Amino acid sequence: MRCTKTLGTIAGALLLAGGTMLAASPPASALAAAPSGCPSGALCVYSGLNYTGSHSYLQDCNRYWSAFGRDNISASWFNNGTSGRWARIWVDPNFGSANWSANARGTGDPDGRDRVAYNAGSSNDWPWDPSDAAAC
Ligand SMILES: [Ca+2]
Repeated sequence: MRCTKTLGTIAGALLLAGGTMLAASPPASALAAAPSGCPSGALCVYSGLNYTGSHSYLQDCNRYWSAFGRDNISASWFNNGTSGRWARIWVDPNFGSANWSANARGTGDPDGRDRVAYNAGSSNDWPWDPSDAAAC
């Protein structure tokens, strides 16, 4: 009896460990899934919340979002970059002020309303650190 009970406890512990492993199977460093259509290497910016509405897929630094109709149209965004750099959205054209929002590679902001770049983005760059000087 006692031996059976011990085995049962061990089996339960193994199941618990297995369940814990399953719950933790995505590594802590796993990148979030990019929004549908957001290409690898791009900062994807959307007019609507939750990566909806019109979009711009920005591969490089862009000093004037007005050049492609994106000026101040930024409700949500995602950094699907491949370089490991941050995607930084500046409130002013040509990286012209100290106001920006930045996201690490593989992260996004489906609801930018609490970010300074919400419907205010006017240029973007790709710094190694968000506090770096303009990186282009
Ligand atoms: Ca702006």
